[in-house]
Amino acid sequence: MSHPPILTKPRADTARIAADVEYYLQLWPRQLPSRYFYDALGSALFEAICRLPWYGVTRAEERLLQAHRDEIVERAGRISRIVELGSGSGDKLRTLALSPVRTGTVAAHLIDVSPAALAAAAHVLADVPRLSVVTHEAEYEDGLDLFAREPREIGTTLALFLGSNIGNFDRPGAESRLRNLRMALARHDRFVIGVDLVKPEPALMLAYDDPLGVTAAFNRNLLVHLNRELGANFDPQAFAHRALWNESESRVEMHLVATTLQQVHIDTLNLDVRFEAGEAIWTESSYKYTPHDIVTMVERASFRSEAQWIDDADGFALTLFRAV
Ligand code: AVJ
Repeated sequence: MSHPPILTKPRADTARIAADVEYYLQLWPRQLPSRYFYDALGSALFEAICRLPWYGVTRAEERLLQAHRDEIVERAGRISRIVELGSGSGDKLRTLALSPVRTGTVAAHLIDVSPAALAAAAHVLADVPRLSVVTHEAEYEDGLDLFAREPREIGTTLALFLGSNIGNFDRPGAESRLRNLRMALARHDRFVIGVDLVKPEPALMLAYDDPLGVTAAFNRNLLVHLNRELGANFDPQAFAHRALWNESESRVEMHLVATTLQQVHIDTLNLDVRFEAGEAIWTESSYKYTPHDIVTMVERASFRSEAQWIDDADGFALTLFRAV
């Protein structure tokens, strides 16, 4: 039996976006937060990225989940709740929830900034037996607060942080998200994290600057989103997609580089921003880890690792932890 999804109310968004854009665009180097990639078109472009032959994250993770979901579910015991940070399409949660060894009913809490992604995920999960869906349109921290306020049922909570979503945060940011997640859990709850691994630079470049230009479109769509949301007049054609591997920081960076002098007006902020030719906006970091680093980092947030599975073909790790 399945239930209609419950939607928690979104915040008043525009003021938040405006405040972020004003702050980050005036930093040096200029930045824009990667969460603003995910309007409806951005979420669709991201789904397209996941199907590119050069972006192996999603397929590698799906293979690992298929191969090990029964062990995850068995170790967790009776799962009564699943909470996923950045649920995206909902496909991975579906794979897990369809494990033949799962017993009992589950409330699945999806936390995502994209209403389009949440709607798609609720749809994908609608026919999973003994699973109800609660969506939280929020960033991770607010979403976890909403989740933690729900009454706790008997049984284990399984937390999911998949798709290398943790890669968007620098080390302090990642550690604080993990501690934050741990606070929403109880001892013996389980946590599965999927993380993209450090690999040779050519493979990373193909993944983040693909030959079809889908990632470039995904990056530039950030400007289209802000044009609509804040009445800005960025010319997306005048900004080039640039991806680079920053080896000392162990991250792929994406930037948007003004190809000529750009004077941009942002109506909602009543702000003019001037970009010299060659000036860049830093739009995303994707930190890459080693398998050992993942264990160390997550264990610092009061988890103990129980199992780790590696996909060698694409360089991806799925690690299972128990809250301690
Ligand atoms: C969804 C944040 C994991 O960093 O690989 C894909 C987003 N950016 N291609 C990533 C992304 C460019 C993705 N995450």
